[in-house]
Amino acid sequence: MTRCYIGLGSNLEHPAAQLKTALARMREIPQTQVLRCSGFYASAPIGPGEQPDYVNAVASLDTELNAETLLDALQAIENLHGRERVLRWGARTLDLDILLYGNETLDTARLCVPHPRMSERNFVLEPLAELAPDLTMPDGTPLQTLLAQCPFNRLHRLE
Ligand code: PH2
Ligand code: MG
Ligand code: MG
Repeated sequence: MTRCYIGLGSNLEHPAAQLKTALARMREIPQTQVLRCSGFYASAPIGPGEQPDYVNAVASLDTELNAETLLDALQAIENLHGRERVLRWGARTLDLDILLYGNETLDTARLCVPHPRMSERNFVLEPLAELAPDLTMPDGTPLQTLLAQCPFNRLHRLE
């Protein structure tokens, strides 16, 4: 059983509703228990051009699936939400990122874990800290150290 943290994000087509439906679908992933979800946070978009604000959250889960099989399941959910992969960091209906997979460090063609940019993103670190304030990264860095160094990016908790 591996404890994982998943980042959820959306900035198109009723973002909060996208996240709620995505969570319901994540509860259907085999050999996996969704444990908790953070509050929902509104955050300024990081990415090209004019984009709507995002809604972001983090969920914790325990899984027997290996990381790539979990990724398959999450990408299948993204596809159910009409996710189109057109532009890097472009607007999206749903993004589900594996932030942490246990204490593992993975670097394959499909998957980099910990998520490579999570340390600079308060829309990931704040909701993650809600679920696991005492967490340490696989390289030993405390989450609280990353949070203290993270740029502020117009984040506020919605619910
Ligand atoms: N995701 C991105 C790019 N930019 N900006 C915010 N505020 N929230 C996100 O989830 C996000 C982003 C790529 O996945
Ligand atoms: Mg992402
Ligand atoms: Mg993604």
